Amino acid sequence: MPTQEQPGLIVRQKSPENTEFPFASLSDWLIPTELFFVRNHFPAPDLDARDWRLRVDGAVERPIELDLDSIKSMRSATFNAVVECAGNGRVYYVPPKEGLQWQNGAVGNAAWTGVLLREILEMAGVRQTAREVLLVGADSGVVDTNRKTASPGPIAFARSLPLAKAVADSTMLAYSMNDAPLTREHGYPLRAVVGGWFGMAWVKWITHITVLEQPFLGYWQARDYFRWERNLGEPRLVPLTEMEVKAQIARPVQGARLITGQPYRIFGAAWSGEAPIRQVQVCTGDGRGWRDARLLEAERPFAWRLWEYIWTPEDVGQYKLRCRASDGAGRVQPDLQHSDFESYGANWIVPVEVTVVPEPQTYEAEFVI
Ligand SMILES: Nc1nc2c(c(=O)[nH]1)N[C@H]1C(S)=C(S)[C@@H](COP(=O)(O)O)O[C@H]1N2
Ligand SMILES: [Mo]
Repeated sequence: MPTQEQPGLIVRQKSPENTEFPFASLSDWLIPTELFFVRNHFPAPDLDARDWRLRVDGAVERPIELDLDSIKSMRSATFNAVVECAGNGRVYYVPPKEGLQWQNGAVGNAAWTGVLLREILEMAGVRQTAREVLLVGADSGVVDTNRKTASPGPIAFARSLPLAKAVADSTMLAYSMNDAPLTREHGYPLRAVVGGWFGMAWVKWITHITVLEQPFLGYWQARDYFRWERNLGEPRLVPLTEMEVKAQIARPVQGARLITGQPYRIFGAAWSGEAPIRQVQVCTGDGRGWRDARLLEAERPFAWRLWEYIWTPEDVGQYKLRCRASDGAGRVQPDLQHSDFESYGANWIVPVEVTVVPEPQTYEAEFVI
């Protein structure tokens, strides 16, 4: 059973800290930082901006070292972006999969400010031979001691981006979240924001960037956070990248009671990878098939989209509510779980079961004395 520690946050693991946003409480387009999910593989390092430096080296013309003030004095970029942990929804896998049993709250949308990674790379001068950019966090430890997946001693949290994504407008090194300095849990003083990609690419507490001429095959790239791809003969490993297209229902919650004849607002969020959400549909199981939900607010690249559908149930009974998103790249949320995604990318439709009850009757109470 998850324990409720701070009001609102669901603790999935105490140490290192892993906390989930209670998705049923979704109300705002931006998730306040105190309610934003935290996914840590190691204890969060306590970095002091006064002696923190960002080192950039590898296949560059001029290795550089920058302090936080000089990064903040560069031209800043701001955008809103949703980040979903690749393990979000793991609890819905059948049979169950090992790992933190996230429900649907390992996801959040926030405002990020920082500098484009491209501008930092330009300062160092990326060589023609460069293929990837490795982002290394200041946190480290030994993973899965005594297990088949054990790390070879202590390792850092490190992930690479293909050069094209590293220099895209959607990739920044952020020092601010929701208009305030990053908090320690979310990567103070500097973290990656990789629009459209699962959370493992959003490296926190960055201290070191290395430009690589070969694909990186580190632990978090090849032994964790990968999936299988079968289109080239034998299945092969590919590191996880883009998020999958997905809509989630925040309300009603599983087991809710709705009342006949009363309009109910089915409400949730939808997001995808590089492409924007095009449509969210809802099926309430009352025989009327899939109907369009209303997408709220304006579309913003890499942010999520809130949506609603007003349903007035007519008949009492049990109903399975479903939602399904599709995106501008033609991807549609699937009905069934993937077989090749290890324990990640859970985006298949998970129905919310509700009971519709009759309108309350006014009646006279009888008292037996
Ligand atoms: N250095 C470092 N960066 C990290 C991680 C980590 O454990 N260490 N976890 C990653 C994962 S798996 C996710 S889902 C996101 C979560 O970001 P958040 O904790 O700010 O919500 O951070 C990513 N960046
Ligand atoms: Mo994650």
